[in-house]
Amino acid sequence: MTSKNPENINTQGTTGDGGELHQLAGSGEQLTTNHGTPVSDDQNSLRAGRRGPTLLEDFVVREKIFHFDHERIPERIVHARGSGAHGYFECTDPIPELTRASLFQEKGHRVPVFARFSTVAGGAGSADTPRDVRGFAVKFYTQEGNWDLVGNNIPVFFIQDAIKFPDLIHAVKMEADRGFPQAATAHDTFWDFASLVPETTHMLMWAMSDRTLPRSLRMMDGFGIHTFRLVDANGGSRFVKFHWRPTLGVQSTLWDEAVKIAGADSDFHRRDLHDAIAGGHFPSWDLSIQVFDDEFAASQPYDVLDSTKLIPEEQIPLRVIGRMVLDRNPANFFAETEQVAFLPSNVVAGIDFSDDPLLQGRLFSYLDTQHSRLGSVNFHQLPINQAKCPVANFQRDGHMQTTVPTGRANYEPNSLDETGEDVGPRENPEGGFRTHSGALSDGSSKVRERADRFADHYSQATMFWHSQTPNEQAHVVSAFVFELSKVTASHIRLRMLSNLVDVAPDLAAHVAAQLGLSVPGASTPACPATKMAPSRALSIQANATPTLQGRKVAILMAEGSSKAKADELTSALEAAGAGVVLVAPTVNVKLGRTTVAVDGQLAGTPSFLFDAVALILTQEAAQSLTANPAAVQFVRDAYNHLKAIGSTTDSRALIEAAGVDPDDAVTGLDEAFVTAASTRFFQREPALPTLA
Ligand code: HDE
Repeated sequence: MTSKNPENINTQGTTGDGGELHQLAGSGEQLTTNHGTPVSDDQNSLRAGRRGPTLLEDFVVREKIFHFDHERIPERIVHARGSGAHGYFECTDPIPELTRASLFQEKGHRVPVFARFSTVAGGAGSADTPRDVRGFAVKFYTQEGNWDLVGNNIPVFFIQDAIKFPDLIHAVKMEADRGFPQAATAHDTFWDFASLVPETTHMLMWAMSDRTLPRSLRMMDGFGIHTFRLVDANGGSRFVKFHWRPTLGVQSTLWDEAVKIAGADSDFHRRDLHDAIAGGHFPSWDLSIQVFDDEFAASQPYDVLDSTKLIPEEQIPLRVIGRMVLDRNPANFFAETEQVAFLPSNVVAGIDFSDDPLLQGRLFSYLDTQHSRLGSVNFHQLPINQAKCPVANFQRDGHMQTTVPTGRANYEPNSLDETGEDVGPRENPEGGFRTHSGALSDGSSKVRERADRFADHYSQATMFWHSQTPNEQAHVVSAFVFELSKVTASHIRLRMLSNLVDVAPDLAAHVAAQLGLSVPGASTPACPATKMAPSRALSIQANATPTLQGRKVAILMAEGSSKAKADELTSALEAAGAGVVLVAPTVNVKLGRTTVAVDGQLAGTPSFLFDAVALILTQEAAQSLTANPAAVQFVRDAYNHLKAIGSTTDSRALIEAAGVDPDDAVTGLDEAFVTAASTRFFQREPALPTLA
């Protein structure tokens, strides 16, 4: 969509006639709403008469202003003021002996990059030249995923541990009560914090030096600061520090100059970067590494995991391995420079983290912050953040999802195709990113493994099976039969059955029999099961205490039923804690001389909503209800669901019509019913057709 050149719009001509459309010259593309409707007049809103109020109906103006109202997103909490550019990184000295990272394997290999340079303290609209550290963040779009080297132009940092970062930033930003100074460290709270936290001292030296007054973004160093790891193809690892060196050399302004530049051109650095690239003077940097091993690290008087320390080049010289050239300005500042999301956790196979506690905190923070800034877990789908290699996984949905995944499998493992193979992307144990195991201080190492005893998946499943009552076991069998009968892929059924063999052969045999399958062989568990004694606590039935508290009983009545009997039963049930609901074929039912409004009409109040049912019917009503399917089902369901059924003798016809075989829970309307209604009559179950 292009915007029209304002010079071509003759707004003057429209004033006299209240909204006449002038055919606009332009690119020829027509102006539309966001939903594609061509717009006929972009100059006047829709009014009730020429001088009347604007109408709510005007979706054109509403959409335009609605969108405008929400154009801004939260600026970065730090590094809000920044300028970016596209370019490429070229490997000039491959280091396959040090890392398997694809971008460092071949001389001349290029990957696209996007770099963003920033001040730290100021807001998005602040001046470019305060005394401040500069961010130097580079996103490498490699063939094996994005690698973000999110550094600064100073090789050390203020603090050693991420937990102090919010304090540092609160102290350096505008003071909380007054909202100033903007983009400056020269105020009480910053120096209060700095003076109380001696670990800031080294960085303060750098911050007070000319490093924080760069002449141009093109003339700054860049540093990864933290110690990282390079990991070779055999899993061997060394520590590394990354350095960017500008081809133009490091150059700074004087303080007085920087102050004056801020007044004369607050976009000094942004303009300089833009103009240089637009003019074909592409800024470039060498990427160098300092590589060292554990032995070197252990021999230093400082800790290499401490971000307030650097490693003198005199001790570990820099080795240049590549070059970055920025040769293209962003086409759209917001879409690219503002929406770019750098994540120190974006590493590629061959590059890994160290245990630097500052770095470890950053691994969380940046992912987290993108959610509040960009508003969606799908921020990686924005063009500037998209990896330029295939991306495939089972993550789905979320706000502003722009991809349309196909197929049923959105989980892994799966075996949905006919051969039983996984559908969709699979792990790549050889080529995939593997965390370097590194020795931890307690002698252990970082592994993606589970402890051996986690491999026993059957012992407790078996214990559970043997702890169930026969009823409960039958329910488990029925449930497996039902669920597996719904599975259409036969290999899935068989695999599940063989798992059940490992739980209990009798369970598997029952399930297999009901599915019409033969019992497959057991699977081979990674860890042999241990025999565990059954636990009574695992059974619901074995621990159930009969009670009417919280249970609900329905009394089925019809014309002519005895209200006195119903009242008497209701009192007895309520006294024992039950709730009572009156049900009848009609909502209003005549009981002798009174007409009573019942709680539920029979067809809409089935017995499975209750824990027990009672029938108080006259002989005629019972007889006539035998022809009413809802009434017959009312009794039959109660019976099949192992519920107590209490009834008057006159109600018998309906009980018989429902096929009830009288047992101890089919009672009169006496104390026996109250007792039977307190529980389910499990003894009835084996004879019923409800189980698989
Ligand atoms: Fe950052 N930092 N940072 N930082 N940082 C952010 O992430 C944070 C630190 C750096 O151009 C935020 O996307 C924590 C060191 C740069 O978009 C946030 C800690 C270094 C940029 C964040 C640090 C940096 C950021 C804000 C202490 C140099 C701008 C917006 C553990 C190696 C990237 C965003 C860009 C941005 C957190 C310390 C550099 C809040 C918690 C050390 C260059 O996530």
